[in-house]
Amino acid sequence: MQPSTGVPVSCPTPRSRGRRPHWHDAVLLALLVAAQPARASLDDTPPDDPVVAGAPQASTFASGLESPWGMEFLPDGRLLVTERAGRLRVISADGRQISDAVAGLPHVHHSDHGGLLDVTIDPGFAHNRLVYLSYTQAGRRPLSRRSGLTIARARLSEDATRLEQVEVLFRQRPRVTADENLGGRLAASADGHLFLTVGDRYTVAQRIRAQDPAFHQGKTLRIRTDGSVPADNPFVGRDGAQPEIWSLGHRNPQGAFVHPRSGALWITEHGPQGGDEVNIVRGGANYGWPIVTFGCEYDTCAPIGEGVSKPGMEAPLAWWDKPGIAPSNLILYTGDQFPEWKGSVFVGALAGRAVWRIELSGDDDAPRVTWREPLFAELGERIRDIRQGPDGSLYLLTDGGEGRVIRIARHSQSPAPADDAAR
Ligand SMILES: [Ca+2]
Repeated sequence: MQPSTGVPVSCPTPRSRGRRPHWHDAVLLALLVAAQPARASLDDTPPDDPVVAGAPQASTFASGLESPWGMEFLPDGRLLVTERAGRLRVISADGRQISDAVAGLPHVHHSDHGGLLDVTIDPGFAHNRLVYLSYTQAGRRPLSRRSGLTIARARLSEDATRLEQVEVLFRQRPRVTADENLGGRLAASADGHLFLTVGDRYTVAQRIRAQDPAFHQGKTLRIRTDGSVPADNPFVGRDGAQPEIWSLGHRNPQGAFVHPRSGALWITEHGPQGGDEVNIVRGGANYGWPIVTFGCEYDTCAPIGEGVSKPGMEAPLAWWDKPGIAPSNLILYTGDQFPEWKGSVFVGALAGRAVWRIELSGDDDAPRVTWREPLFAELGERIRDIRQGPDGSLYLLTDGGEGRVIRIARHSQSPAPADDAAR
């Protein structure tokens, strides 16, 4: 939806201070040396330049993935990855082996932006082996051109070759024909909730549905991990409202995590031109789209809605001015491998071809952005998903027909042990 560019965009940081951490230059140098494939701009770099010891370094962890969308680590260090055509694969903990497609997946409606989207695991996976998938499912004739987001839960077999006991937990209502701005990110919480982000489906005529609780479009949803609707959801019992709705007024949210301390849902959201956002979501709150936004229409930059703020509508924690970054997933970094990044939020960028690090201070529910910067732009990759590995490395999933997983680790860190590869 946004023009692609290989150059990281320079975005205003209205709440930032102009501090540059001391390690920044070392990071850039290491990444310039480590970036794969080599880029023309690096031709002047002497081949024997030392990589700065201890600096983050990018390497290919796994490759050969076709239009991957989501990934999630298993407790043993293996990595689940979805491909939009409807395949789920298991990558060994050392990245050297990519499995055949896991059998037993539900049929997905693969067209345009749709198909198999996200995968996440149950907090109790180590003993129940439950995984959750989000995907688009088509309607039955004569409504087979309509599709809606669906959540299925299944048990991953002991040998991780098939799904068992597949059960549909949720179907979007109503299904619609437009196949863009789907949303689709899943996030499970330790207390048994499962969140799903749902996009507005792009058309100007339908975007106002993001404000209407009769539709799932343009919302975040919250169900229990068994598919039931929590009794304390904000729209339970309201006439004509969809009871799964957790928050209103989102355009195309494609990133989500549950904060480990506060339990709050944090999301990214593709805005219109110059209106990409990070939001901390409160149950029942309205995040504005398409009434308030910092962005404007693509192509024409015509204004949208009523301005940038309105009483009763929540302001984003962070936003990006034109041309925007097209945010994918986001994580809170909690690892020990990069102590200087602990507590930062990392946002993958598709059109922006980088990962944004956002540094925060203050209360978990009302933090202040103290610094933000694009990292790994030298890779030139559209970042579709981002995760923290069990070893505290960052893992980036790239978009497109030749997708790969990139590992960001300390230069001195060797790859993960290979003892899981044969499992
Ligand atoms: Ca908003």
